[in-house]
Amino acid sequence: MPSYTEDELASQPACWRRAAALPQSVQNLVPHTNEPIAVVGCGTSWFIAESYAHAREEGGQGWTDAFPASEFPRDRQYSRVIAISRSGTTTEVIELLKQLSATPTLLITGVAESPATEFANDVIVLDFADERSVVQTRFATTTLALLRASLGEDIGELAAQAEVALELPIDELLTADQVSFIGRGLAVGLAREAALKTREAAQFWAEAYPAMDYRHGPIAIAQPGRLVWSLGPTPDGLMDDVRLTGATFVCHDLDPLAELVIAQRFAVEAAKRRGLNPDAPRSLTRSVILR
Ligand code: F1P
Repeated sequence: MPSYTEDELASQPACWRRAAALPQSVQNLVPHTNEPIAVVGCGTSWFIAESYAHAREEGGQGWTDAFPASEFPRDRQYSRVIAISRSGTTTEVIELLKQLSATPTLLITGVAESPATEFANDVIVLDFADERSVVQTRFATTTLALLRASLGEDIGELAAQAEVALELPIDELLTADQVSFIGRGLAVGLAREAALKTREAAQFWAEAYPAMDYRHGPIAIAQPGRLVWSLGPTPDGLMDDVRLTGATFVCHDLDPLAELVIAQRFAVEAAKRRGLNPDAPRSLTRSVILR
């Protein structure tokens, strides 16, 4: 029987389409152009924040910072802060929202009336993308699809690419003993998420770097039997530099968000091959609630 994680990751194209089709009143809650904003979250939600921050600035929508909720710089002023939390129970997110009472906030969550909703000015509930699995797949990517839709991106095309990503063969990749994910721009956060997924689901050694920084040290890890996996376009010459190490260079010419879907599949399959249940990741819970 497939795990919850497998079912949920397979439903991503449908979830992304649904997010893009949410009513205008929901889309309007996403900050407008030229507002300086910050986006926060923990774990996966932070990496989604990071990816959106790049996409919003690249899209000319204005200054956008991303922070783990625990590291928000208290003295900075933003027009608005977006908090991302699937569970709406993560302690650092709730504490930050409480402290930001003078700043307009938007919470994007999977759970209506979760504790964090009490402390946010506006709330977008993506309950159709909520998950039974501890490791996040579709809530995170659906949040990013919604946010990228607000930048005018064609989510139908992204969803079509995700459908391709769900079918591509990955067997040959699964013999590797280590993977480094790399990317540029909005793919930096997604590379970090791909590596987190692989560590969370499979206890597999995975790292992530901005692609141009990869030659500045991390390439020393590359060797035969290891992967360097590019999400999105690769800087000139980097593929050749990686191949010289004997490592396998991986890329599929897809949008980085669709490429993340392949990495999620890799993480789940790697877990199964190690005899692990991807629905029961070691030492993890659905959210971190500090007491
Ligand atoms: C955030 C999160 C997850 C992570 C782990 C603990 O949860 O850090 O990304 O995989 O299970 O919780 P949330 O605030 O988005 O609910």
